[in-house]
Order: sequence, then structure tokens, then C-alpha cells
Amino acid sequence: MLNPSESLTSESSPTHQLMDRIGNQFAVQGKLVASAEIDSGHINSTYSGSYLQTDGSVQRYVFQSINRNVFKDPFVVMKNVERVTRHINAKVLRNKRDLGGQTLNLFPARTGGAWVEDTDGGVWRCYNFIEGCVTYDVVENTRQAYQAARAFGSFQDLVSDMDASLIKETIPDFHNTPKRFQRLLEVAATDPVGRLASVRAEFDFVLSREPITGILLDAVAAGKIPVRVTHNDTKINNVMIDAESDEAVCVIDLDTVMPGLALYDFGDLVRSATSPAAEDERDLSKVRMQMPLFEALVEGYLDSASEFINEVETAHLAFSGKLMAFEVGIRFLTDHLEGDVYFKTHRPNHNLDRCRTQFKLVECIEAQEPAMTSFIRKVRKGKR
Ligand code: GN1
Ligand code: MG
Repeated sequence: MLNPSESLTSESSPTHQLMDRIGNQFAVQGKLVASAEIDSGHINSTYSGSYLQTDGSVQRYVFQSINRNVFKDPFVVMKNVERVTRHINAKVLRNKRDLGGQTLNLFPARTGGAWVEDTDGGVWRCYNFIEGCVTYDVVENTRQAYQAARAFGSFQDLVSDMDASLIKETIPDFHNTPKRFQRLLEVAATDPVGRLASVRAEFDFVLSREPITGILLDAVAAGKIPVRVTHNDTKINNVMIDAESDEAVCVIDLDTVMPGLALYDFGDLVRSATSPAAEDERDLSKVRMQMPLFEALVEGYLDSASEFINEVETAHLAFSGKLMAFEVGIRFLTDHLEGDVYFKTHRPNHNLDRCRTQFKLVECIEAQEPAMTSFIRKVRKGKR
């Protein structure tokens, strides 16, 4: 079954020719019979290739080129991904602790190694295609939310015993909210493409909330919250969900796996999984934080993470959703002010639209934070 975000290409299409050229450099078997661009994610470019085998079956692979503007050292990214997939696969095979029987695997290049450098400087990797699964940009029901949160909690659990010193920071200060805030101020000060005057309301929204930016890092500095190996990009469409059972199968997009906070992962899920509207919805009346979905996230996450996360982390689960929505909203606003140089955009003001949904979510969470926090307390009590 195809992911709904895929569209098939004909043999003469540039996509097919690209896949032919790239696919041939990996140790994949069979003849390329179909290819498609998978239109998901704001950073990398992703394609699928279907290969006809001699027994008549079709084997699919995912090919992805790493965005070198975002990941300055793609080889460090690949070494991290190799280590993480190897660690997880070894454990899953030993303990059968995988969620649905499939895990993410890198396929080697014909010349050896886990990636291929194309003639134009592109760095490519090849993954197995997780069959029978779909990804969602917007969660459809509480079961999917529960499953996604449980999957990310399990992921954190699986990598919790990795030697963190072997996992390098692929993007320094990725979730350092105070630095993201400072960066916005710097860009606003020079206003390189003259857009500041038109986003005064959004800019003021950020300024008035500066005090929340440092709360988690202060807790780290005080020794109350540990730094762990975390995923750092737990957007809801980074978990593969079985199309029939709605069960989470595995998490994908391991490029930002690095030392981080468990709360960054949970918070990113809250911001991406609790609203019924897309991240770039223009009608803000459709954007809101839905309590039943938040509750499902808490249940799912605590089902897999309650043994290792501490009381201070637990107490900040609701706050983390607000902070992650705020942080990525700041990043979208900064990119809008810089002239859209980081995130892929598909229409004018795309980053500004994304920023606005995130700030709307911040407001929704502010309004519901006490109720969210008391729900967490209730669940936590039940688990003791
Ligand atoms: C990017 O790659 P993707 O689309 O899953 C971004 C995340 C943001 C997200 C916002 C490396 O994630 O940090 O939260 O967009 N990834 C990177 O949708 O910057
Ligand atoms: Mg990504």
C-alpha cells in the first residue's frame, strides 16, 4: 500500500531517473519498476523506489538526501543514525521489544558504508520501506495519539543505555529556546528582507513570553532534569502507524537523535498531535489543543516512560507542549524574517502561517495548563 503522501512517477520522469541513478549505488536487488517522491517533512528530500524481484515480488526502499544547509556535517548525521539503528535493532532482535515487528534499517552502499555521495554533492541513504503503514500530519483519534506517544517513550527507553558521548550534536543548541529567542532578536534587529513591520503582533507575542524560554534549561542546570539521548523531532508524522490497526510500528527521522531532554520529545508531540488543524492552517479558529488527545498522549507516554522519567519531568509535561509550540513558532517567525532560508516553503508567507498556528496553540495551552497538569497528576498517582 502506498502512503497517501506519495505520487507515482512514469519511467521517463526526472524522479524515476534520479532514483535509478541513486538506487544503483546501493546494495538493493531487482529492477526499478516504480518510484515516487514522498512529500513529507520540511527539511530532507525523500523518495521511494519499488524493485521487481526474480520471484515476481516487489521490494520497496526509501531513498533520502540529507539537507546540507540544515545538517552542516551530514557524515556525522549518518554515523549517529548508524549507531542508533544498530543499537535498536540489536535490542529488538534480542528482546523482541519492537512494537510491530518492523524497525528502521539502513541498506549499505555497493562500495560499503551506509551512505552514497552523489556527483552533485548530495549525501543519500537508503532505508527499508515500512510496509502497511501510514503517517499522519493530523491525528484522527485518541488511539493514534496514545500509540504515537507510547512509541516515542519506547524509543527513549531503547536508546537510554547508549553511550551518549558517541552520539554527536548534529545541530548545536537545537532545542535551546533562549538561544532561539536571541536569534530572533538578532534577525529582527537587521530585518534583512523588510518584513518586521508586518509581523509586529507576532514579534510582541514572543517578547512578552521571554520568561518561559529558560525554564527547562534552568532545571537542567539545577540538576533536576537529566540530559538523555532523545529523538528531538517527534512531530506526529515521524511515527509509522499501521494502516489497519492504528498501532505504532516504529519511529522514523533519526537525524536529530542527540543529547536532549525527554520533555522536548513529549512537548513536540503535544504541539503536533493535539490540534485538529494542519501546522500551516490559515483559519486559526480551527487550531486548538484538544484535551482528549492530550490525555491520550500522557497515557501512552507514561505507559512506556514512567519507569525512567523523574517527578520534575512529569510535572512539566503540559508545560513542555507550550514551550515546544512557542520554540518552533519562534523558528518559523525567524525564518520568515530571514526570507525563508531554512524550512521548505510552498507559498508566500508559509512560515508566517505556521508561526501563527503555533502561537495559537501556545495560547490554548496557557488556558488549559491547570487542567492538563491535574490530569497528569491523576495518571501518575495511578501508576505508583
Ligand atoms: C522540521 O524534518 P521535519 O519536517 O520532520 C524540523 C523540526 C520542526 C519541524 C516543524 C531538522 O522537521 O525541528 O519541529 O520541521 N527539523 C529540523 O514542522 O529542523
Ligand atoms: Mg525531520
